[in-house]
Amino acid sequence: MNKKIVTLDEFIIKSQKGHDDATGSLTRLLRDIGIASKIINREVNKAGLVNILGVEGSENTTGDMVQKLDIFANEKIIECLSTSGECAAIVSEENENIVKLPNVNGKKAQYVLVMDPLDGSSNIDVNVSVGTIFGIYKRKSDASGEIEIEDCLQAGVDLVASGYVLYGTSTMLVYTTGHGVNGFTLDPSIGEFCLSHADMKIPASGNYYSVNQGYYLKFDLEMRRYIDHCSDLNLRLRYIGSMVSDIHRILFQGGIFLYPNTRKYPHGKLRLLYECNPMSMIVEQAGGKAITCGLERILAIPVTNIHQKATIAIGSPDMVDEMHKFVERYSAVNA
Ligand code: P6P
Repeated sequence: MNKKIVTLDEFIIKSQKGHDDATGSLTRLLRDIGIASKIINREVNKAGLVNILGVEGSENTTGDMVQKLDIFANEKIIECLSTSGECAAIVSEENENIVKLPNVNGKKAQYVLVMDPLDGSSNIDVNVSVGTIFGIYKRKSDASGEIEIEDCLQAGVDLVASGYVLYGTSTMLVYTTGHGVNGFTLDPSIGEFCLSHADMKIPASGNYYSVNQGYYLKFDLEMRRYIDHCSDLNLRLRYIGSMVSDIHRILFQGGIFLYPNTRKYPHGKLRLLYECNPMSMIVEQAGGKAITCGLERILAIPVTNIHQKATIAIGSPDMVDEMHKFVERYSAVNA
């Protein structure tokens, strides 16, 4: 007998019932994100046809300018979240400053969204998977007043929810509200995200490590020794160059993803607020770990700038622990 389909909307509403203080605001916000993801998915899936429909920057058949997909994704999410009035502001990789959303019907918006609307977007041109990363904070300032910078500069431990959408061979939305991780696969025949991976748990260890080997000689000694160790163990190197895709594989099959500091990126390349923190909340909620290459827990790092960078080692707990030991051992040698 076919298993009952549980849609994302049903799941979110059912999950809300478990929280007495739930007012439905977070539910509506999560559903808005689901809607935006479906719209982005439609455009990402036909990206390969752009050359038929008109290259980016040109005019399409209706005379509109064909947009770069990451700009399109950014604007679509802002548009979708501006309708329900649940979100007071958005911090986006695509916007230098905080995007304040208009008040809707006098509603006191409780939440702030942080996001990378289309991470790894350069992969689109070669038909490699990309993703949307998002995190949700409850604002600290009074909801009847203007949004304040402190509402956006919150550590990852204060995240209320986080998730990602992977536009791959299928489109998946994976999210957590701090009570475990659940994965939903988009069924295009009904246009719904359907529960496909309930209560996801990352394997304690795995056979994959994910790092840009091209930077090997630019990593610190301790990171080179750990990467050598992964190679000595005959682990498989898998690196797509799309953070969501690389970490998604590790969440399912076990492994470790590393983006250490280099001379070009002395503080790392990935952004703390809207890349590292949301992915770290998900991995920790699935039983994994996420630390900087300086061995700090990612979620505990104070956020002082909305585009702040961080190094990251994230994945299976036993592998992150082993990397931790290597860094301790060899950085002592380095000191
Ligand atoms: P590199 C994509 O541009 C991105 O922001 C992440 O998705 C990805 O993990 C990383 O950068 C890849 O960076 O330097 O290895 O090309």
